[in-house]
Amino acid sequence: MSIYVMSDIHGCYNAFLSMLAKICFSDTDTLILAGDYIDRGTQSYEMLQWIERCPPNVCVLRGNHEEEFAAYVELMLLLDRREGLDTDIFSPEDMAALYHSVKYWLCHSMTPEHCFDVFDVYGTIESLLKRETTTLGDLCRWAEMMRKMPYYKKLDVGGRTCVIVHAGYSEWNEGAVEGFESREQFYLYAREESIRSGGVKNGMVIAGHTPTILKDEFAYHKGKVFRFYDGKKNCVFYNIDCGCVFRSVQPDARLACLRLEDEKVFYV
Ligand SMILES: [Mn+2]
Repeated sequence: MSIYVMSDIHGCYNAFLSMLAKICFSDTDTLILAGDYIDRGTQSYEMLQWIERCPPNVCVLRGNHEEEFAAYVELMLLLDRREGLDTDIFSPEDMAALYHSVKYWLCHSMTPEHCFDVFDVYGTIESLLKRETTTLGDLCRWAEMMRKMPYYKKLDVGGRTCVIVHAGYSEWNEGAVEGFESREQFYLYAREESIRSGGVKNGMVIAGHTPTILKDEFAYHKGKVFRFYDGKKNCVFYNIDCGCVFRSVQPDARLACLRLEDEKVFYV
């Protein structure tokens, strides 16, 4: 009967399954996933399938990569309507044609340096359509699932408020946090601001988003979980993104899982 948290799986489905086996995850446990299931890694499709069918004791939160995926699908639908392409949502061929139309349209309406920054930046949609069975209907279903994902989860663990979020959470800022357009942007994109401007009084914030393998980043901890205690706020901050998707190029990288009750960390 434990609560586990993982983040930033980024298409590392095999590592994710290894972790579930390592923690002996069962129906009586709870798993909270803090976003970024897709992109960069090779098994985004497997992650999407798993999340779509995940059991009720799993809480799936939103990451910036889910937000961006949903926006790419929105762009495809927009172009489909605007150009009257009449894409069949059940046809993989139509989906491939629409994908290439969007790329063509973007590359002809923007400078080449920019057209690759606004659509399918990690090539995940392209990799999905290479499976030859993916349709626009699948993309729309996944995008819809992502738009329903909550930004954060707040729960009481042993009398302490714990907030799990993709990047940052602030109890103090009513509207947008300084430097961010909105609260939602802070939830999804905060980096060192997650500690500077974020937190929960007498609580704990568990986030990912900034890999602990990056030497120039605040959360650098040689690929181990980063933990910081702020005495003024009496708040513990965790960054549990240990960069598992970079394992092939970075030997320190790994997938981490935090058990909330005793703050024990598991690695694969
Ligand atoms: Mn992220």
